[in-house]
Amino acid sequence: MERTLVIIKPDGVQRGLIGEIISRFERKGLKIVGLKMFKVAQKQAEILYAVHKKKPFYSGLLKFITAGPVAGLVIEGISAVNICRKLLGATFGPDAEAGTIRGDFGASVSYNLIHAPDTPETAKNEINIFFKDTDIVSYSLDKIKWVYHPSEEEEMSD
Ligand code: IDP
Ligand code: MG
Repeated sequence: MERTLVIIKPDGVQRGLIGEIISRFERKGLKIVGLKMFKVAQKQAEILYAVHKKKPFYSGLLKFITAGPVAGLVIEGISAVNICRKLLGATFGPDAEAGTIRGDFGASVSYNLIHAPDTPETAKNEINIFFKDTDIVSYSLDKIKWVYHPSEEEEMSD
């Protein structure tokens, strides 16, 4: 089953949007298998955003993501990576479609509330930055049988 990482950034925590944001993933039918609050360490931030190292906004981005506590989630589901990115919306608040998290709550291009990786491979690497295997729980969620048709079961056990 595909897993992804979601980080509710310091602005999302400070604006009191943790519950609102988490509920969107729950209501979509995704399964939360990891959940914790922490501060992103400088080193972790550098790894997470290594791809943006040359960008003009890089140092500001590092300051932002390390500025206060975040809420981190590991989320599981068929196509979890893609679904989560869609729930986030476009990167910049002003461009993000209404109905998405960034579209409903974000007005800034940098303070955009939430992070999630855009490929399953990146997702694996990013989960490893913040979660140990023992931080992730394996359990069955009763509602799942009403989220997926039985014909999707094979995909679910991947
Ligand atoms: P993503 O978060 O939607 O994947 P990326 O392009 O990977 O977007 O950028 C990572 C983060 O860097 C964004 O979420 C945002 O916080 C910040 N960022 C991206 N582009 C800009 C910019 O042009 N100005 C300021 N901050 C930016
Ligand atoms: Mg990105």
